[in-house]
Amino acid sequence: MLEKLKEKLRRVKAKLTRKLEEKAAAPPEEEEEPEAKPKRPSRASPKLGVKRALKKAVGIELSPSDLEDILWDLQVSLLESDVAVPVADELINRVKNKLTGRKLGLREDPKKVAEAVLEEAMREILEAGEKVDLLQVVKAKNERNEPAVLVFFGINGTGKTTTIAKLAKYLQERGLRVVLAASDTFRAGGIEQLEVHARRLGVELVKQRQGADAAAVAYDAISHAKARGFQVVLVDTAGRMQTDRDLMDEMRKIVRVTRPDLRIFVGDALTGNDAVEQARTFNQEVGIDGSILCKMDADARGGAALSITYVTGKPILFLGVGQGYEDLVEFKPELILKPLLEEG
Ligand SMILES: Nc1nc2c(ncn2[C@@H]2O[C@H](COP(=O)(O)OP(=O)(O)OP(=O)(O)O)[C@@H](O)[C@H]2O)c(=O)[nH]1
Ligand SMILES: [Mg+2]
Repeated sequence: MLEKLKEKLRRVKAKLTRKLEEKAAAPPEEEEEPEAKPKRPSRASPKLGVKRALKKAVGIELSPSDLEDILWDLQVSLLESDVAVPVADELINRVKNKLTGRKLGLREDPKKVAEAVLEEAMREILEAGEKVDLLQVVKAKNERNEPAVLVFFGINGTGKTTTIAKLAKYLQERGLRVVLAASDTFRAGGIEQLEVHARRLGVELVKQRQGADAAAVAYDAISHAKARGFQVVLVDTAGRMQTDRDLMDEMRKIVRVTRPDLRIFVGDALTGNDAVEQARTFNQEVGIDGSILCKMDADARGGAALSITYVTGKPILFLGVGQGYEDLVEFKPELILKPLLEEG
């Protein structure tokens, strides 16, 4: 996948370079209409940033070829912001459709128009699908005298266990009693890691030994919650590559046995192209009701949020913005759109 991205970038850059060379070789048409076509800036710096790419587009007529130039610049900057290739392609198509044939009024600032169009296209993707209100889901289940069951999954090291601890605190602060299920029985230290969080937060944890059946641990935790009147069960699971058949089968079993109210995909904001493949496979095999994107603090532009939402059609619920228990923020499109539209 990385190779494909590199190949695509190579092609994009080759095409841009070719265009620049063609422009340099062409007769200086600007002389007739010096204001109509600003010079293309140098590409010495590969990081364009969406805003800078848009700035380059200002003041030019949106003829098909100029539009193509804008779109290439935008595509490169989207890829640099970790937006996966198919999602960047989709965004570019949407921007193209919205801008094609668009007549700019005299008072309209082309930069603002292009910026607004890109933002609109991104927002369409981020807001697609029905809304999921985690607290409402919990409340609805509790009204039926049952605990809400939330299962978390994703590839290795994305932030599942840390997120569960953060969410336990978030739910506790809202007066809800939480049980953690240590269903990462696969990785050495997986159970202990969750146990440390449970102790620090003062929440209950249901566990078995390492190697135990993960679905059985989750089932026990749900039974425990029902018996003791707990309101939420958070099920931690082992990290697994979406290509690992056995562990994906195990994940399906956990979901079959626990019948979760929310199946939450936990992604890493620094994932680029692979976000699409991860989200697609987990969605097909397990089903995703919503996602949480961690490590947004780690120099991430948040392109992965677009990729995951585009593939699943389900919302991002929270962003992880650090390693502390407080570092969890409710998702709003602006939180992603701002860094994505920032200059590189
Ligand atoms: N900067 C930053 N680090 C995070 C965030 N969330 C998790 N981490 C860190 O990422 C590392 C992995 O987090 P875990 O919660 O263990 O990830 P996991 O998905 O449970 O990992 P596995 O169970 O091994 O698959 C830890 O060092 C966390 O502190 C976040 O939002 N920001
Ligand atoms: Mg974990």
